[in-house]
Amino acid sequence: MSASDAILLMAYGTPSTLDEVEAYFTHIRGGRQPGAEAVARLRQRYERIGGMAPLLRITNDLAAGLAATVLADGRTRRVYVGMKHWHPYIADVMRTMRDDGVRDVTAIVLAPHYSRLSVGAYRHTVDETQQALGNPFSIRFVERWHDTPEFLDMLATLVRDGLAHFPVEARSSVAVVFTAHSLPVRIREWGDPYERELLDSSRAVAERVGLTDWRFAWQSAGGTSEPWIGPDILDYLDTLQGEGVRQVLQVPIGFLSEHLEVLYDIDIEAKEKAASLGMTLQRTEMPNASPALIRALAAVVECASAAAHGQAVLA
Ligand code: FEC
Repeated sequence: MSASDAILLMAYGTPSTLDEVEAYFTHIRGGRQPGAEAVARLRQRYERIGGMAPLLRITNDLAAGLAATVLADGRTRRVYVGMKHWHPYIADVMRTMRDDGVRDVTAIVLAPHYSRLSVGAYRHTVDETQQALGNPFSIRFVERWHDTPEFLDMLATLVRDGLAHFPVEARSSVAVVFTAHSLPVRIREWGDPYERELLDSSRAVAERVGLTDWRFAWQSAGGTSEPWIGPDILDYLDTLQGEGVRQVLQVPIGFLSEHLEVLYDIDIEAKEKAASLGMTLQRTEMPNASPALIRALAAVVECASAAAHGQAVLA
């Protein structure tokens, strides 16, 4: 490996002010202008979490932590942050990387489970930019890392800590519900691995914690007219209430950072719905820029490098 190695960490992107919400939303929709009402509703969600989401700040902190980590080869890496739907855009960052003399790139999406509609879209942007720049990089694109032991151990610790916040006498009856961002049902038509990977990693975390009973639901479905995968957590809370459940621990296993879909969709919307049903809903802490997530990402980079160099990858 040469001194021109770097890591490209990618995440969704978030507007930095309320005035940017409309343009951000338009980018998410592939350039199609959203209606005024939809923009107003989205602005309100940002307003209710204090005006902006901390996704970029947390991702930058994570990148700094990873850049300071000495990897298995005894070296550190330069770490760049690129966003899919807002500044700093992935394409702009890749241009900077080229100008900085980077040649060898490990590209990681801060979403551990693969779907053609999520990670696949990041890959498309990276490939397109690589071509537009004249192929300056050798790129190892990590498509999935949901089965990385360090990731699963980190989640297991967060679930144990989350359960510890409930009164001792209630703990055994807490319903643990793993959730992830819903996607349109049509992903099933092409055998997309997203659902299987989410269930596999949820099961692996539950086994580590020793949970015999755990559930899976979806969250944050988009407002398009096509059907999205369910059950949505908001509906699933009705089901749980019908079963006599009164305490819920939500584990957003598809997300790593505090952002709108966590701070609004779970901390405000799901908690309010649970309260209206006479239930208490808590969620696990997000990994954010914690040492545990930095360790997991370091393991992902090491695994990708070992695979690229044809070395045996030790489980
Ligand atoms: O904190 C922030 O400001 C950003 C929060 C945020 C994250 C996020 C993650 C994912 N999304 C995924 C799929 C879709 C699909 C559509 C879609 C729409 C939105 C809208 C907002 C939004 N997403 Fe998002 N997503 C975040 C925010 N997302 C805002 C637009 C309003 C709305 O529909 O609620 C539908 C696009 C369309 O309309 O054509 C599909 C997936 C993830 C998890 C992977 C990742 O993080 O990249 C999948 C964070």
